[in-house]
Amino acid sequence: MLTPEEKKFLEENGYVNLGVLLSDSELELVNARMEALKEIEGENAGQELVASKYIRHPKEEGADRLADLVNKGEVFDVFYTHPKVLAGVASVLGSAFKLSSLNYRAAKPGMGHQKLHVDWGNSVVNNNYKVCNSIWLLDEFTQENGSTRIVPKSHKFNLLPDQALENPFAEHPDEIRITGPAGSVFIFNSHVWHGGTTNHTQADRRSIHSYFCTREQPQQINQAQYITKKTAQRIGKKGRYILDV
Ligand SMILES: O=C(O)CCC(=O)C(=O)O
Repeated sequence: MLTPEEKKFLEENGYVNLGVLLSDSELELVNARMEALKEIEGENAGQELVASKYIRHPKEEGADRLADLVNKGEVFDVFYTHPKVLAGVASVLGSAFKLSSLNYRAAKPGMGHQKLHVDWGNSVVNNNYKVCNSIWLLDEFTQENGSTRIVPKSHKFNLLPDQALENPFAEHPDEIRITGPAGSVFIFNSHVWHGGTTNHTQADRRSIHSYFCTREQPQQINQAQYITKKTAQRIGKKGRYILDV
């Protein structure tokens, strides 16, 4: 499902733009559901991440987070079952992977800057990648509104930004931004140096991360613990395999 060019770009640079995968009507439904969930969950939003010992920053100041979207609406099924996204993840992790977590992150106006980081706390050895992310743009990502920054090719450095950089919060001379229209999806190898940036606009910059790991690892959200009967029945055998439930 990935063209040879897309595969090569992802392998070399650690990320690839898959283009717009969500239609306007899908996007509308997803955004409406997100707004409803924020109302319903209020202060408890993201609590599943707080309960998980694998999250790096459960209550990040300057960003709204919602977790366990797998069990919060059929509109979210596509985020971990889309064939093109799964093909992209497979090209990084091989065929034996599963969903680690499906979360929402919005950079609030004036906030959202993160240090450059990788999503797996250990250095990578011999391209033996453990984790891979897809970021789904619920709003257009621009240079101004807190788009994700990435240092291309850094997944091959075998070094963590914390080790290599004097100040991982600072702008990196080689960093690029993930920008594109709402509905776009980028795959990024989670070992590539990346991070959120400051949202300089008045509106939230919204996204959903479907985050995958190799099958032998624990998930960021233990899917078997959270899965509801309704989700398990709806997503079928293939979906249950991806969730490892
Ligand atoms: O939402 C983003 O722009 C990046 C978020 C991220 O890298 C993280 O929270 O670990």
